[in-house]
Amino acid sequence: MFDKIVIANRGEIALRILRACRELGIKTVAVHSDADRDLKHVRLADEAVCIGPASSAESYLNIPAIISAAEVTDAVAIHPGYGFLSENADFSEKVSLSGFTFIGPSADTIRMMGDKISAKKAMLAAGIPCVPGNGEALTNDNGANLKMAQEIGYPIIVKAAGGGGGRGMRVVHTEAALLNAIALTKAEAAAAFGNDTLYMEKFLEDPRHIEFQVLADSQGNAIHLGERDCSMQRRHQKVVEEAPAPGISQELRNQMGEQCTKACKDISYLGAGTFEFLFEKGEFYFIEMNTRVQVEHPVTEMITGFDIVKEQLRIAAGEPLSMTQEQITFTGHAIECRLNAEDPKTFMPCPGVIEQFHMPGGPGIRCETHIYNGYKVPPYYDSMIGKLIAHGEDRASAIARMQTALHEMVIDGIKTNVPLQIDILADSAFRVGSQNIHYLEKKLGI
Ligand code: MV4
Repeated sequence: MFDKIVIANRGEIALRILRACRELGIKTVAVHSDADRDLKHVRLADEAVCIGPASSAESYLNIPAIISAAEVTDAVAIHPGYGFLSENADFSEKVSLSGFTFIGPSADTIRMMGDKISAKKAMLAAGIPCVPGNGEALTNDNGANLKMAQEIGYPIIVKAAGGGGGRGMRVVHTEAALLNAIALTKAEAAAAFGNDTLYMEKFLEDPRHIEFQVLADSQGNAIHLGERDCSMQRRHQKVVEEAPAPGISQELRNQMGEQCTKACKDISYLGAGTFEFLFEKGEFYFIEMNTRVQVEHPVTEMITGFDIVKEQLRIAAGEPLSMTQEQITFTGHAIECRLNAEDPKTFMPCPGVIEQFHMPGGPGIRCETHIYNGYKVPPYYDSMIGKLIAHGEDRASAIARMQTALHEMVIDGIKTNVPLQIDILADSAFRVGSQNIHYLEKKLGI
């Protein structure tokens, strides 16, 4: 196992990684910006290195500064967490070329999945069901593009190969609108991603967003930990996640999970990953693969009892997966509410000092957060300040525990989205379950 690693992230995920390191006897180096000296994990880490000013571009996205921190502290590996450099192929490559272990997949794998066309092609080749549309780059041949859209059938969606996470896409409802939509999306993609390559798919109108968690080791083994339903979202920001996804049978879970693990083996995937699907009328359609640990990984941990972050560390250190697929079991139901420092009505970020924080507890409750009394939420980064996770024997019990915990929690001094989360948990349609990706925005009147 590693002697010492750099945690190249901040906030709750940096603390989560630090805790996994402690359990495995790995020494930790926290790298932080000028604005983050008071982060909880910085105080708990064995060593801390300031890597730059508050601006992410000069700190958490500063590749040379992070690699230098690993060099001066004699660390042997770097965990990127999520966001920031976690899906940056050049970072993975530079970490490796500098003689450190990147805790995640190879640069080649990250690059393949970062390009949504090559990702889709790899998944089609591996037999993963994809959204109708051949996954080939559009050419400047207007006739060919019109023909392709007609064959798929309107509505279609034009997507940028360099996009993802909701950026660089446009829905087209009629033939008359197609060529202009392609031109606009192409120009936007060139400006946003420096890559104007586009592709076309059938637009699914009312899907759910369901994703499968996988882990693959360097011996060629792969397992899946089932799925999560992340359909409760606003403007591509997930708000509530849960596992298992309501209405997915154990048979369908096993079948989709097996297809995902087979795809992992086909592409020699390494580490933790997530296959994102749209789910509509009982069918799964692949859209993207995430090559990092995800914010919502705890709901999977709660129903499987499996520690995904510790497994990432073991895999990167060359150890085989600690469990076989047959040893993975699914127990009960888990729900995660993201906690954001924001106005619950306008969604404007609300940084500031936490005057009072009381963490909820009780059976099945887990709170992943770095905040504490007196902590000042800085204005420079994402507004997520933590996550509340509730596990119960079934969905109703998980909801009841979450409601109890949300009402018990005190976060004073700043505005948070806790009132919104209380409203969602009490919503009759949420309580039925299986709502699609548009439900929350419609409820909020967007
Ligand atoms: C789609 C789609 C409908 N049909 N693709 C948005 C984020 C990116 N991961 C892919 N996205 C979508 N792709 C087809 N063919 C609808 C979305 C989409 C969406 C997907 C997942 C979660 C939230 C979403 C919100 C709006 C649109």
